Amino acid sequence: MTATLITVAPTGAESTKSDVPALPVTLDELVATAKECAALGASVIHVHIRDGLGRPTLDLGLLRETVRALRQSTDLIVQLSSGGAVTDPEADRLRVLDAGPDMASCTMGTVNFGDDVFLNRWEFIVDLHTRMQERGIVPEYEIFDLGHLTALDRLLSRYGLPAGGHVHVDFVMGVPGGMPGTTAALVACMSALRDLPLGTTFSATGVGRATIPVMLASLSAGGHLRVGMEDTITYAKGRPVESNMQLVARAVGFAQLAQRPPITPLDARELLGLSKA
Ligand code: KMH
Ligand code: ZN
Repeated sequence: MTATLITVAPTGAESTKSDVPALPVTLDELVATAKECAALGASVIHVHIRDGLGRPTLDLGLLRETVRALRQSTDLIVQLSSGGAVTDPEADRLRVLDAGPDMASCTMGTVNFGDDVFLNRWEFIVDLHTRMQERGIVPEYEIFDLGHLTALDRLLSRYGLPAGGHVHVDFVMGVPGGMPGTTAALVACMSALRDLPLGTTFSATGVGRATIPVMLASLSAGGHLRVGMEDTITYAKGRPVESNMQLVARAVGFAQLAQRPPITPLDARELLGLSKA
């Protein structure tokens, strides 16, 4: 049984600081969170940033500053979100790659997202994938629904393996409009992995009340974990999340109970093909 890759997704693009005061939105808050989560056992950070007013932004200068600051202060693998907010135009989402992260997310299809639509056209996905290949940026393919894995199979067959040669996917489960956060849905996704290259790894994250069922299902199935305030703002019924550290500590605890302790950032680089990218 392998060690567990723990990704922290501390901010996201959906919650506001006024609704969720513990959300890290400034660069200082993000770096402080990153350091503490790394000390607990996270090895990857999935990053969305905010502007001076706390609104989601894909400003290239701020993204570059963020990548630099995270690299200076931690040895976490820096994964920028190319998903942004549902309102972000494709050109801005592609420009995220110019900030030179280790990894970037690449969502494998359009999905209803609450009352909104998270649009990911095929041509846009191809653009993201091929630009990442050219620049040696390792993708994390975000899977919100079963058919997104079929799209990934098609993408890899037509355009080749990602930078570094390793395929890693993240099942984002329980988004209203996407697949449910259930063990049955996770098993369905795992079955579809059979069509993907041998050695493909997966992590899973359950949004909201799917957080714990998905975490337990993924650990038992040999998968990895993503946790954080992007996906979870309630720790338990009636208890708001106090910090990202609280969520990472819980994930580390579950992983240790499963005898799959957190992987180090160095081993995570090896696993994800970053050392070859
Ligand atoms: N904020 C969502 C619309 C990603 O980071 O790549 C998209 C998202 C996925 O969070
Ligand atoms: Zn995200």
